[in-house]
Amino acid sequence: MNEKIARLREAAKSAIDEAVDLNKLNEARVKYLGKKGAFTAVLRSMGEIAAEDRPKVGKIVNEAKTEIEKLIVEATQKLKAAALADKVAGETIDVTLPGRKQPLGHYHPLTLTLDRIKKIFLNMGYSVEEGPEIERDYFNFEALNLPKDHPARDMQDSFYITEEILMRTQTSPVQARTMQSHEPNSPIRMIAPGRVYRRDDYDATHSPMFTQVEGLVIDRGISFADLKGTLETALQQIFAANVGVRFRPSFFPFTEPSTEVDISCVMCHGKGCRVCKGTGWLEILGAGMVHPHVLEMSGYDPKVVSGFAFGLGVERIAMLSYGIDDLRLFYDNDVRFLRQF
Ligand code: 2NL
Repeated sequence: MNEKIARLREAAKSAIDEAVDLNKLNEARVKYLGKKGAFTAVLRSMGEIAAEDRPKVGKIVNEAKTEIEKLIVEATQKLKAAALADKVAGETIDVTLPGRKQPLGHYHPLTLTLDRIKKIFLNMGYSVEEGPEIERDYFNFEALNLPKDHPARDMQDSFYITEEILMRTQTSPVQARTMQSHEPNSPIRMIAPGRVYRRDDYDATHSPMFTQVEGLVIDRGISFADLKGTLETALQQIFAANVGVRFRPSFFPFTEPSTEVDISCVMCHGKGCRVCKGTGWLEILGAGMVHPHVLEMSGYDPKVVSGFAFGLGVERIAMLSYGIDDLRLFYDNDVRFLRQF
């Protein structure tokens, strides 16, 4: 009997020694110490031993069990530590590896152009005002001296949502709203940038949506000289300090007198080329003194204050600045084009 126990004890010890993971170790524990294990069987068979030998045998079995239990606890700790060390080694971060590059986006050429224009006017003390692209007929046309039957409405046919609500055809409604939200006759110096919509073709030079910047200055004693000086200064900053600026008489329903403003051709510097169609000049914006009726309709008194206003197309300025010959490139979102700015 003693011999059998000694053999079991050695077998259990080598099973523990050989257990390569916690599963194998548990198998060994079940095999020797479990309810149906080898040592339990020995204790159960004590009846077959002479009564006087039982305490001695029981003592040997219990000593063996205690030792095996202790060895299992030690082996468990060792295996757990080894498993943790493995896990840590597997999760090591190599801080010397190169990082992953985040692709950097950049600004759209229209945004760049608009930002430049905004900055020029902000530097002259103007505020930047915004308004809705879906606008009431009243603010888009009526308040700007374009009553319902006015023929000039034909040139700005729009996308109507209802009879009274439409996609704005210009950013002037923002100016009308700003005037009406001000104390009557209080000074205004503002620009209104944004998208405008007109019924139009879509080709290299036309689009039913484009970006406009309009400006409005109202105060006591504002004259056509202020209009000229302001626009000359702005155009010299947008294009070049030596750019030629020319004013031609024109007509807009919301200004009187009205003017068309040309700059000397940025491609040929006035000699005449394909871009300026041989004239040496490029039409760049429209402007004029705010019509007295427009002032009146928004609560300003034309006997007390006067003002000038202007409107320009951002696409046209961007095309001339960067030498782009097709308007559609701005809206196609082709990265081969956009990457160049
Ligand atoms: C153009 C011409 C222009 C205005 C816009 C304006 C606004 C108010 C009162 C008077 Cl609230 N005028 N805006 C004036 C003259 C010309 O735009 O060719 N735009 C693309």
